[in-house]
Amino acid sequence: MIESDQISEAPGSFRREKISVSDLAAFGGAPLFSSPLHVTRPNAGDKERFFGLVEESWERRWFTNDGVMVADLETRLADRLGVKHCITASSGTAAMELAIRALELAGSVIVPAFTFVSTAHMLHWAGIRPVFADIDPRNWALDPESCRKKIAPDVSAVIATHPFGMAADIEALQALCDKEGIPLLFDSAHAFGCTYQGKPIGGFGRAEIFSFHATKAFHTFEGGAITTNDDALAADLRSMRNFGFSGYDQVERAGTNAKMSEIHAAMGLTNLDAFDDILAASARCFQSYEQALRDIGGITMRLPNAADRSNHHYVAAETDSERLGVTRDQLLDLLGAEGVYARRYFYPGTHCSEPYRTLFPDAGAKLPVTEALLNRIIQFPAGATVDGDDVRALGNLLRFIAAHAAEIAEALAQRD
Ligand code: T4K
Repeated sequence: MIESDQISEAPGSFRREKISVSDLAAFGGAPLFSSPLHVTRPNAGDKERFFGLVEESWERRWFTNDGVMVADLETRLADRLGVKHCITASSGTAAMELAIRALELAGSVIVPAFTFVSTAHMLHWAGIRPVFADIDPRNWALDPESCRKKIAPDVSAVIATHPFGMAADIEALQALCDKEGIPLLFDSAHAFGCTYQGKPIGGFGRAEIFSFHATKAFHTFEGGAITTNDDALAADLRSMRNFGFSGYDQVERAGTNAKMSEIHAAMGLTNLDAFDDILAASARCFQSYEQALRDIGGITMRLPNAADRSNHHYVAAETDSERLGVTRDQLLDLLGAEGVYARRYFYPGTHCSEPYRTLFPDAGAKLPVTEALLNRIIQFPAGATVDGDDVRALGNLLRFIAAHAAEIAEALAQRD
């Protein structure tokens, strides 16, 4: 009889247990997954609901520019996040640019290097110097103490990230920014549905910036938003995302086109209706990983702070190549061959990406925690679209790799 953890069939996927090292796909064996497992495969709510909303927009012949669905989405998002204003935008990056320009930031701004490159890019494009501070090993977010050391007369703001939904030390960062009299912003791209001290991420700092890219827990295909309790800032942002218009033919300031369209809002409304189910499915997947990775030496799964609620959209782990017996990058290659497209976000770090690598060649030397993490981190396919059987099969594969690491490392050396 065949045990379910030896061979299992799911729609489009076929899994075969590895008996010997030559069974690994990297050495010519059949891949474990015939349909690839991606990190952050997009969530999608009810298809009928989405097409129903699209049809309504079609009949209205109103596709963008303050459409009713964008307005509805903004109201519902603000309610859900417990914040006064939600201003949607065409992407998280566009939302960040709007916030930077609306607050008239200048000089330099403190940011983590352990984040997506878009924040530094938007600062650089606005003529502002990103200053990279180190992260706290406990939550991988901006370390308030490292931040404090970077304070200088020309620092006009701090922009912290909640990486993989783990809240930054908001209280300490806010205290620092209050003392310096500068705004605190959050890149909350990963943190929709997460909380800090019992309150939803979205209402902290001067403003929080979300990405609603298809790979995020909640998304609108492409899109983003700024959430804030500041009425004047909200009004500025609304005008600036629409060329600076304040009426039909009045332009009050410089602006851009960062508007969200109705079809994007339709996807947002659809996903918002399904979001509690998405959270529950993501939590189930996360729990499966906790079981599957529990006893694998050299792979330590990052668990969220028990006091906060996570959206469980990401499963990130630290690898220890000494204990595991293969390097993180060898592991990525072995998994890729099996159809498991794990990633190493945010490798190599913003400070090691252009133009920052050339502009600030010594930045890494002052970021020891960031550098160490970038060389160890791995993200596994996770979230509501990944089922428990797949996670268990992946766990068995990782256990097999760990148990045969010496032989695998030798075979890799011979192959390369
Ligand atoms: N701040 C942070 C912390 C961020 O992570 C991001 C974006 C931003 C700010 C900026 O927000 P946006 O301006 O993007 O709204 C992806 C996303 O494109 C990017 O949005 C995201 N972060 C970043 C971390 O990841 P890539 O180049 O790695 O994407 P890609 O195409 O390799 O896709 C990632 C995985 O998702 C793959 O395994 C394939 C899978 N996938 C992707 C898409 C788009 C699908 O299965 N279906 C899909 O439709 O950047």
